[in-house]
Formats: sequence, structure tokens, C-alpha cells
Amino acid sequence: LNGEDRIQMKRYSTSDAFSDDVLKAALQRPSQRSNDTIMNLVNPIIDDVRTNGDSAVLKYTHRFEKATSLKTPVLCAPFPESLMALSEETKSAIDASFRNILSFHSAQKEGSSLVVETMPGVKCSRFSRPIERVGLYIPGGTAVLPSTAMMLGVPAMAAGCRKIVLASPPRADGSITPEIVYIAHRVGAESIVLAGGAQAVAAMAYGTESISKVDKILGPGNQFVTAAKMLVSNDTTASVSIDMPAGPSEVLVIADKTANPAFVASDLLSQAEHGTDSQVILIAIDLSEKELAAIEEELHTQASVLPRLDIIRGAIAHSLTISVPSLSEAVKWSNYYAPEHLILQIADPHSIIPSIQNAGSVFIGPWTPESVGDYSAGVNHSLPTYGYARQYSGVSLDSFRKFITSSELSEEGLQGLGVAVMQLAKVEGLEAHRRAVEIRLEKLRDEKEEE
Ligand code: HSO
Ligand code: ZN
Repeated sequence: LNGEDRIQMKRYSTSDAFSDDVLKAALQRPSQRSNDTIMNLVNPIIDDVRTNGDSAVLKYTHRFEKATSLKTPVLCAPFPESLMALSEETKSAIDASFRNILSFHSAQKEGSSLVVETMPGVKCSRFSRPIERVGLYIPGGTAVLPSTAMMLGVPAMAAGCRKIVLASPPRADGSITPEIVYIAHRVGAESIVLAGGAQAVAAMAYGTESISKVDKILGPGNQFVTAAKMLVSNDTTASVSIDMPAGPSEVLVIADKTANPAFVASDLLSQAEHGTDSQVILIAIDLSEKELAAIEEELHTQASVLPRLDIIRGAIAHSLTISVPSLSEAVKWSNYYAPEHLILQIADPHSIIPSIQNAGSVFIGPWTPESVGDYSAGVNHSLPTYGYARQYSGVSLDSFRKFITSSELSEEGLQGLGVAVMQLAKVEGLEAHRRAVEIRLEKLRDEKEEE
């Protein structure tokens, strides 16, 4: 691997003659196929599944997954033991990760109800309820992702969702990877939809003869899955919501002189191996040419022996290194990019946490590779990509529940608040609103006079 074959990210430096605009252009996400093209492919599939149910789902699964022997698009609980046979190592790895994810997400229940007396006799409360029926999409594709089944299934279980449905494209023989079946069993899923793509999303949004309709669909997927999620959530007849728009995965590493070049390179590569559309960014703070070259050398040597080198090569082609003079400059560009994953390999990582504005999840210090969060630490790996970390959070317990508020006024409360309500109703010209208060205040006055 030499010359052109060298695995190397493009270099930029804020001290070059580059203006901010050049750097902003370099930090564009790899462009996605046009929205219209995707929508035109996905719309007819959704219509077909909505009208023809199971037979349409099966047709697409036979066509796209080549699983032509499949006769039914769903596997219902209780799942046979034979479909979740795992090695002891895998089972205990899943169990350990499961425990951590459950512990972190269950703790998110804390402080979920509140009561505030906004004025004497005016009590406002908020309490949560699980979303009853959720559909969890687990992508197939170049890697099987049982970890994603845990990242969605465990919080759904912790939130108390009554019906959990998983969907994942089956293998060509019609089967589902046993790790996913085992996790479905552990989270108490009612069924696994044996389908992928837009057809799986449509089946869960509308329901079919054998597939349960759900209230919310969560989970990452390719552009077809994302487009389908957006379309069904826009259709009021489906009455279904989604977690967030999803794009290709990405990581941004901030490294200074104290960073271990091998660690930095390994983190960049672990994200690059996800897909050719992944993007990895290194922000190097005040590194000498020699220090930068050491990271680049590590990137190249480590990549050369990785099994997914071809995918990595694709990702690295639109990835970059930015050299900056200071920590504050690094944070500025990181906030601008709003990475899904932010890794801090710097001397005092805690000092900059308060200035981090936009990131899906942060990995702090040399002993925290992104992989630990991807699988086992307890944090969620379903995170906002493509710059959506500016306005979205990753999946959490709250993704599986909603909040109900209540208010309760005493006589004293209405007497204190009534004037304001009546005046605002008057301003809005909504006389019935005003009267609803007045009628009560009159009653209180009458009662008082009788005494
Ligand atoms: N880094 C991915 C999640 C994942 N990694 C699953 C390994 N398996 C997106 O956050
Ligand atoms: Zn990953």
C-alpha cells in the first residue's frame, strides 16, 4: 500500500490562507442521494404495504432479501430456544452490556414527575406514561447489529412500553441472527418483523394481517428506511411518530500533544469501518509536523490490516484533519460540525465540557474508545447524525414515553388567577373562555353573600 493507495485524510489548517468558508465547505457531510429520487422509490412501496399487507411485505422481502422460502413476515413470541442459541461468551457479553444499558436508562426515570404551585391554590403537575406500542428497526446490511437491538429494546423495556415489535431484514435463508432473537426475548418483545427497508417501516406504521401497528418507530437505517419513516410520520392516517432523522455515522476526535497516536487512529478507524458514507474528523491542537505524521502513519498501518479496508477507504476519502492552534478553536469547530460522537483525547478534557454545545455523545479521556459506548458502557448509541446534534438528543428513556400535565385550582386559586384569564380571553375575543371563569367567580360570590 503506497502512493495513491495510502490511507490518508486530507489536511486543513486554520493558520493557512483558508477562510472559514473553505473549512465550512470541507466539513460538509458527504452528500446523500436526492430526496426526490428516494421518495419516488419509497412511496409506492408504502402504498403497496398499506393496501396489500402481508403479501406485499413478503413480496419485497423475497425480492430484496432473496429470502424466497419465507412464508410469513413475522416471528412471534415466545421465540423458540433453537433460534437463540449463542456461545457462552456472546451470551455473557450481551448480558453484561444489557445490565449497564438498563441501569443507565432506568436511572433516567428520576425526577420524571413534578408538581409546582405557581400561585397560591394553582397546582401544575407533570407525569409520564410509556408509549404503548413501539416498533424498533434493526438494520441489516454489511454488519449485523444486535447492539442496536439492545440500544432500542432495553430503554423501551425500562420505560414500560406494553408492546415492543422489532423489525430486521432476514438473511437469504429467512432466518434472523440469533443474537437479535435473544435480545428480543430478553426485552419481552411480542414479535420480530422479518423485513427491512421501507416495507418494514410501512408494515409497523399501518399494521398488516400479522404485523402489529405501532405508535412510534425508532432506529437507524439507510436512506430508504429514513425516507419511509419521514413519510409515514407525515401521514396523519398512520398516527405514528419517529425518533429522529438519521444519516451516516460520524466521529470527531479532538487530540492534543498528550494523545496517544495509536489510540486516535484506532478511534477514527472504528467509525470509518461503518460505511463508505461515514465521515471521521480529527482536530489536532498545536501538533508538530512530526506528531501529526505519527497519527497519519498509525492510521495507514492499522487500516491496512483491517478486514473492512474497502469501506474504510471510502470513508477516509471524505474525511479530514484540521490543525488548530488552541483548545478553544478546536471546540469552536467541533460545535460547528455538531458530531454524533465526540472523542476528547486531551490533557484536561473536563475543562472543556461546559463549552461543548453540539454533540450526540462525548467520550472522555484516553481509556474511553467510542466502541465502549457503541456496545457496553450503558450510554445509548442511537444518536443524532448529519449535524442534527444541534437540535436532537440521542435515544433515551424519554424517547419511549410522553408526559401528561395536569392543573388543579382551589377556590382561592381561581379567585387569584381569574382576572388574568378573563382579560386574555377578552383580548383574543373568545367570550366563552371568559365566561367559563366568570360563571365560577359569580358562584363563589353568591355563596359568600349567602353566608
Ligand atoms: N457507531 C454506531 C453504532 C454501532 N457501532 C453499532 C457498532 N455497532 C453508530 O452510533
Ligand atoms: Zn460503531
